[in-house]
Amino acid sequence: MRTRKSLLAVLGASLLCAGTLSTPAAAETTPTQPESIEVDGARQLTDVIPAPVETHPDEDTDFWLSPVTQIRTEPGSQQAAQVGQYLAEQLRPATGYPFPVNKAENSILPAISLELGNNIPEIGDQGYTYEADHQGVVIEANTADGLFNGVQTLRQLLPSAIGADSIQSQVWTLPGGKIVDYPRTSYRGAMLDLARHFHPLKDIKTYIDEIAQYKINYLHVHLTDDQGWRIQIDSWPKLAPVGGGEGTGVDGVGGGYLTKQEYKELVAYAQSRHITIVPEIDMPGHVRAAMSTYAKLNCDGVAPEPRTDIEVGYSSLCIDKEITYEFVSDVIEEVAEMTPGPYIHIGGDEAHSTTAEDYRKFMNKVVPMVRANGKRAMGWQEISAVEPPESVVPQYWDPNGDPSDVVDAAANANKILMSPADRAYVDQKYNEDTELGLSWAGPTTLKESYSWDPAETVDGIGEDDILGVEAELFSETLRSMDDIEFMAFPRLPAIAEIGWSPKSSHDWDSFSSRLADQGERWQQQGINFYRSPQVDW
Ligand code: TNX
Repeated sequence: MRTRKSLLAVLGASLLCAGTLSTPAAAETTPTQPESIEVDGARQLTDVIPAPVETHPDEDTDFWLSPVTQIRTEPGSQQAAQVGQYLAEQLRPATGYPFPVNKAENSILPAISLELGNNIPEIGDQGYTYEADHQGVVIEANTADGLFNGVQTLRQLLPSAIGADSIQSQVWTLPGGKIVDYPRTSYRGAMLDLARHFHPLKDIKTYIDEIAQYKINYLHVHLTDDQGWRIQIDSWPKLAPVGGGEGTGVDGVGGGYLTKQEYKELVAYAQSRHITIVPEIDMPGHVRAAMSTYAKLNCDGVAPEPRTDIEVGYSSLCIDKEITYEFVSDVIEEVAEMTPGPYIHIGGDEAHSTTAEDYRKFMNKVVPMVRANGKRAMGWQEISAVEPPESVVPQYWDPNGDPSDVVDAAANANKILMSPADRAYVDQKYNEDTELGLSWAGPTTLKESYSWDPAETVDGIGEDDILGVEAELFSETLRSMDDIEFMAFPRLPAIAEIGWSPKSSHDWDSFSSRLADQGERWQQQGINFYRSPQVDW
């Protein structure tokens, strides 16, 4: 953060250059009433999480938002225009400025421009450049994803009051200079468990908005487990209303499921935030909700009682029954049909009630079903035991398990998703006294969530083997949005930085001081977060 010297004078000059300035809001920003204006909220180019790759500050070329600032986007690109509209929606409430998007007649006014198509190889398909001077800000990218990432950086470069939902009296400085930024890994995910406690669509959308700020680009939804089945499947119509009915949350609290219509709405909302949904149907274990709903899925044809405790490893699909594969095929087909993203996660973890031989038999039938529906399978690390084809992504999670099968998968060219439970499981308690959360892999402090490297976690799994990182939020103890936020913030931004920023920029002192600034933003945005004593908030 820094204070400005002659900012008001420069601001006045920049407004004058712009031409037409007699709106009441413009009058508020003239030097006649400086005491009512917050002038010292300006940020530096480096005040961003995840840390950008390159920053070249120039304090003499700051840009100030004003009532006449325009948003312009790449002509002919509807996707760029959508990012422009999104940006305008983010900036309007706190500034009170109109931010018209693509008003041709205003082409001489200062602007934030979102440009595509200049083909900058260095930044790839998710990176962007940011350049500010007195006339405006230009964000350039090769894709709309890149523009969206640049917009998240721009939001963080504004004073934290930009997150308020009512007009704030404030000078809205965007720091001058240039940023060149692109991710270390292409997949930066968050996983939300809807099975242990169901979280309704509105909360999932809120979470999407929150994680998008940190350039998370995949949301993995854990849709099924022993306790509940949370997605409508037409060919097995009782699965969701019965297997996901009232009382199917842990300890019998809550319940619910996403209808297909809601799932489609979720996918579309995530897309509007440049996030891809990865649906998980966990099998052949973690299936009690399905088995207690349909007796015919059980080897003995008898439906067991539903269970809402948090034991794991006691359920298994019946590997030798033909109906099992009709069931799995129907479910995968329907889930694939409503999922535009490339992945379907098929679980495969903790199948302690399935023999190794049966597990192999099962996965060797199911992985090709995913492929036949045009998708790639993801699976928890146990799936590596079946030597899956290269298209399958094993997800490393268990620091207590033997990683040799995952190492072999990496050697066989499978890309690995990294979520070591003692670092990236943001459902673990922060310390022994944290009321929420589990502790089998923790407790996990913020600093521990930040202090790891995905290419150094497992011997034999290096930089080139990694697809990316994911922050996991299993919800055995999490019932509300407040609970979700309290566990994810501030640890999720730590995982996001590990996945995005170059290894060379990894620095706890820098991260924790940048995080303090994020804390102000979370307050403005109404995000419930844990005030870790490791940060000087
Ligand atoms: C293990 S992590 C699980 C989940 C539980 C989690 C927390 C993983 C792949 N499986 O079923 O929710 O521990 O208890």
